[in-house]
Amino acid sequence: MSLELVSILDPSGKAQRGKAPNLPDEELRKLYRLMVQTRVMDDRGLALQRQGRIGFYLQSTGQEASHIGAAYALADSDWLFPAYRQPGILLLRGVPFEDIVAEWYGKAADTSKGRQMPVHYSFRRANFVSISSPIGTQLSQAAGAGMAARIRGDDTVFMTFCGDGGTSSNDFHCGLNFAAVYKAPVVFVVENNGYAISVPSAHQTASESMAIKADAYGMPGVRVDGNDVLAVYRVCKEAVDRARKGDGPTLVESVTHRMASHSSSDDAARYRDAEEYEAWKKKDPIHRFQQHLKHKKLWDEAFESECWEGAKAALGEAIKQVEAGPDPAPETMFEDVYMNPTRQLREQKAELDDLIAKGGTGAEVGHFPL
Ligand SMILES: Cc1ncc(C[n+]2csc(CCOP(=O)(O)OP(=O)(O)O)c2C)c(N)n1
Repeated sequence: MSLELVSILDPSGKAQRGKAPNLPDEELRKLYRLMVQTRVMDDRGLALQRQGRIGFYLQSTGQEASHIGAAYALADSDWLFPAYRQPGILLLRGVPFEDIVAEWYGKAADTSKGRQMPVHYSFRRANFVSISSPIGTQLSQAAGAGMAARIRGDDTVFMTFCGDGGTSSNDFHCGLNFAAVYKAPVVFVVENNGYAISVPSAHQTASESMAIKADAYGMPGVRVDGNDVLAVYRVCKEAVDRARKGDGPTLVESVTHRMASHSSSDDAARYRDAEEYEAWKKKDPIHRFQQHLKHKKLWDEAFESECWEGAKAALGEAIKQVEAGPDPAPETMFEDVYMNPTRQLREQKAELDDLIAKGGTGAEVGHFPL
């Protein structure tokens, strides 16, 4: 196994000779546009939370190349079992801003009907499995789905993500062990972004890297520069091809940095040195890829403005539309789980019906304390 950090783009955005994947110009521009759209969404999402318009937000700033590059290696028919810091994959899979924003607001148009925390997306039509709050559980879900596909004999590949903190979860062991033993077609992507809330990754493990853990499970492990979209794509494409051929899972450690705080409920300035932040800011994955496009003469001001301003305008429009849309009717909270509701649920529903009959909206029952 190789523990060197795989990279293609140097800090100035130049590709090392012979290493860049052979992608058409339009695809390179598409990757850039997706990273910019993701950043725009993140900036606006946090602002909406600060304005009190949504309850919670969680940014992926600095990790755009890491998750978009990884998921770009999949076929549309492949499946994703994400953590909560990969929103760019939704854009890659064609989910419109309106549908993403409806989830932030928990509106009637939200695919989860407002039952999940903001940014805990679930998009069946994008093969994007509902984000699990308990850390790491998606890893064993992906292993199980991969084992099922192998038994069925289809060639679907499953990609799942966790953070450096996620490698300390029980499900990391369970997921990697089962996937390796049963040669499940799974790509495990660990986005090592330096922190698990306030715990630095150096305190997370005594291993010399996250990728080296693959060796013990009997699968290949690769470390890649997570701020280099082309390198992440290339490494993940090899892993996806391996999985599809029936050669089993791969562990990819994508080395990146969480530029924002953990979430809108956190303040990273309380535990992260300013110098560390500044050093990573210079490695911004969007800036680096922009430099690459400039070297390849694929970038100009008009394209730049189309990416940023186009995304801001489309997102602004989506927010307007979503804010004007209806909330889920309160009684919908009792739907979709039991065919025959339990006695307790019937009693709670009667209580809610009573409140609504008296002119309440259901909100009196209380808000989830975020
Ligand atoms: C089982 C479990 N324990 C604790 C938490 C609280 N928690 C939420 S996010 C988080 C940190 C996760 O860090 P990491 O896996 O590195 O991902 P990152 O947030 O850096 O992307 C923790 C401890 C949880 N959601 N689930």
